[in-house]
Amino acid sequence: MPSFTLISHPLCPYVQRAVISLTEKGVAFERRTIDLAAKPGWFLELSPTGKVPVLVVDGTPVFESAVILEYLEDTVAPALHPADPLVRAEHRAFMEFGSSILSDIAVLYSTQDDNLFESKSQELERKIGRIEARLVARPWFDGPRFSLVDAVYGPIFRYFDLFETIGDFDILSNKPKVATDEGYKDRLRAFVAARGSVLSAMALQPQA
Ligand SMILES: N[C@@H](CCC(=O)N[C@@H](CS)C(=O)NCC(=O)O)C(=O)O
Repeated sequence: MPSFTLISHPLCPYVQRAVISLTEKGVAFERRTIDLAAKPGWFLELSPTGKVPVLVVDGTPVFESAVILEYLEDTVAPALHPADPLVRAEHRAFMEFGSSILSDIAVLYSTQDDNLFESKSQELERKIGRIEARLVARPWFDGPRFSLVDAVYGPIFRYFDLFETIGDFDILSNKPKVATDEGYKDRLRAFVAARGSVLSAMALQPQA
């Protein structure tokens, strides 16, 4: 097995999809985190785009998350893509769609323009509606079996956990297949609160 180093940033959803694939395949790798606000010279030497993730395989830098995922599919079992070529093509198409959703999310959290914020919010609502329509059953994209496309959507849905605590975006409303379990956070809080621990006392504090 070659040596793998993943050049990372802790909050990057494109890095997270690579981490999910490596982890699902049981690959040992070193994770090297960089400051994207002050990119080190050695990183700019490795990465023509100046973006993370970069997977360094035995000294060869592989950049672009989609390419990293395909390389891992080509070289490391188990396969995470479905075997059927047409289903695989459909999954790849939805992975691209996931990247376009990430671009919308980046605008949503960056823009200072109220109109653009509103239109991106509506665009996201529409796109997540397409995912909802495609899903067959929980918990994964294709029901019971985890596949590579899920490595793209997991990091996407982590944003909505935060957005829900900031405001009512209606992005997940009336979409039971993609909705996060609304009772889960409260049940987990009650469980932690009942432990009699330091964290319990914190969990029992009234929320802001
Ligand atoms: N298309 C790239 C996108 C990666 C990307 O946007 N990475 C962001 C962090 S999440 C980045 O490195 N940004 C730094 C920059 O643009 O200067 C991929 O799929 O790998």
